[in-house]
Amino acid sequence: MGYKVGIVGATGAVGQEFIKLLGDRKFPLSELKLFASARSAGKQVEALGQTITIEEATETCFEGLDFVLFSASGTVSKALCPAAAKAGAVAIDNSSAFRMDPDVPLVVPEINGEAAKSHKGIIANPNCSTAISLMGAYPLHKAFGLKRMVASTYQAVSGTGAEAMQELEDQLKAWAKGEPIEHSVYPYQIAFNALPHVDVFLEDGYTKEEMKMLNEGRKIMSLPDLKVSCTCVRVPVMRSHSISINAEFERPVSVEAAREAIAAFEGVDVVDDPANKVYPMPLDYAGKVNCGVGRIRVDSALDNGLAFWVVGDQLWKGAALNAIQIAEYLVKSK
Ligand code: A2P
Ligand code: 11C
Repeated sequence: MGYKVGIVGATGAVGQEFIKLLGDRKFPLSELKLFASARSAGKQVEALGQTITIEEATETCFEGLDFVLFSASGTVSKALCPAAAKAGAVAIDNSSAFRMDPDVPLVVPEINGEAAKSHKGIIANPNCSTAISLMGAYPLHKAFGLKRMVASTYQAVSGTGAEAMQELEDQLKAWAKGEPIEHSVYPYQIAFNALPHVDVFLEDGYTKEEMKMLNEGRKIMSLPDLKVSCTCVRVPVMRSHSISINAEFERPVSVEAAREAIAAFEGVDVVDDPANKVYPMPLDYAGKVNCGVGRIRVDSALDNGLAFWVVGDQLWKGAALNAIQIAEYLVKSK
């Protein structure tokens, strides 16, 4: 059986990966519809061997679709996910609009896939840094019982979107030519820099992005009392996020048992042989399905603590891949 799938934000950085991954993973498609803003409506694009005309996403465009994958900003999701659900589709939303809604499951299939089954038409895809971090933290939670964690992110520009990826490339080219370096997407130059600022600042000094690690982490892992402190940093990396995590557990830990727990978990690789300079890096994880965990060591500042480093493709496990895995999970459980 084939499914009719729509993509809202099809011209964007994540939208393009949706198209690629539906093809690569041989998702059982019977029809693909591509939606974007009025600016793109009418443009013809080649997708999965067909020429498809991009349509403007509107409240009435979802009739007959089985799944609609959204990645076109929280405002667009807020306005249109309910319309997709009302039309009978399952809306899988990449934005933060519905993640904390108690009626909307927030899903990483390897961790809480079951939750997807209780959807009422909308399923939320987690924040990218959170999803990638949990691919390392959750197997360790299963092994030792997670109590608290401190996370510092090194986030790729793909998280901001296609314009930011272009801005980094333009700045590097301008630097190589000795031309002035301009910026418009970020408040400062991103090439050769690190910005301790992802998403907007809140009154307590954290950013919204930093709070997602706490709030979404609690919901996905069903750990309502988990303590998390997070610092999010944008770095001049194109498309993989890396996260340094220090985590404290209920039970005694060992590096060997931690490696075993991660190796046994689906969707994540142990890449951890420091003596031979083996650790996961963002360049190696661009375009990879699995996330990688390395630098696993007993934390010297915590009781029952581990320090580790997780890397994953922001556009894939952090966005498009996880959303498609949710659709695949639902298809399999039908
Ligand atoms: P468009 O190309 O027509 O502007 P990114 O995250 O890479 O910046 O991409 C954002 C995606 O969201 C693009 O596909 C963009 O389409 C789409 N988009 C932006 N505004 C709207 C809107 N009002 N309705 C539907 N899609 C939108
Ligand atoms: C970033 N994580 O890298 C963001 C992008 O809540 O999913 C996605 C924001 C979100 O900028």
